[in-house]
Amino acid sequence: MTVQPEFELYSFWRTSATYRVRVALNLKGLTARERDVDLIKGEQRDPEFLKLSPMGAIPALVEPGHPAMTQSTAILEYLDEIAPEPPLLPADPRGRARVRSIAAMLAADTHPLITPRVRGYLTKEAGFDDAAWKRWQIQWFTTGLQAVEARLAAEAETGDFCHGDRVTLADICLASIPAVMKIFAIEVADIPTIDRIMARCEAIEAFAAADPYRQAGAPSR
Ligand SMILES: N[C@@H](CCC(=O)N[C@@H](CS)C(=O)NCC(=O)O)C(=O)O
Repeated sequence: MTVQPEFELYSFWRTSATYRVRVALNLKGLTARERDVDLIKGEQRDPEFLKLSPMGAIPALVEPGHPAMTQSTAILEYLDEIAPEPPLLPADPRGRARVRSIAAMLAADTHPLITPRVRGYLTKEAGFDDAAWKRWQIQWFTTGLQAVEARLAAEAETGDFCHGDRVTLADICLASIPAVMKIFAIEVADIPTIDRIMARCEAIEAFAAADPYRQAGAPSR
């Protein structure tokens, strides 16, 4: 790829899924003009935005002349194909399946349970108060991270990162969970392999620059 497409990224400072895209863009040396969708104000439900992303979810990556691309993992794989260096997937089919599997445990089975639309339903329709919502968040963050920890600790393919000694899509999806847990002041104990890998990721500027608190619109800590 010689000239990168003119990307617009519909985003919000504190979102886990957009964090993943920011990390991938940073790793690839790509840029995107960010357009704020304020999830606290509910702008994801605006009719104009729903035309771009009918799920009412960010990120959405827009290139001139094409429909918006949604789903962070699909966007990550797209970026990896148009800008192959550094690769976000291993070269072998079994390795790629393992990385995608770990990524899905986090991006598909963990993160969606704690999104604003789920919170909205549970608090408006299912009688959840703030304490019940907090217990829900802790339950699903803990379930997801402990399951990933069990795999990472047991499987020989784990290295400095989730798969070997290079950053992959699995590390990006993994880092996207603690990145938002700190916003909700939630911690999960007894995940030493994840803690070790997260320390490696945080030392990489592409990850550090994607931190929610370094984004436009973020409150100061
Ligand atoms: N599976 C989607 C999840 C997208 C998603 O749920 N994004 C959240 C922010 S992290 C969102 O926009 N939520 C809006 C809502 O739940 O109302 C992805 O990975 O892109």
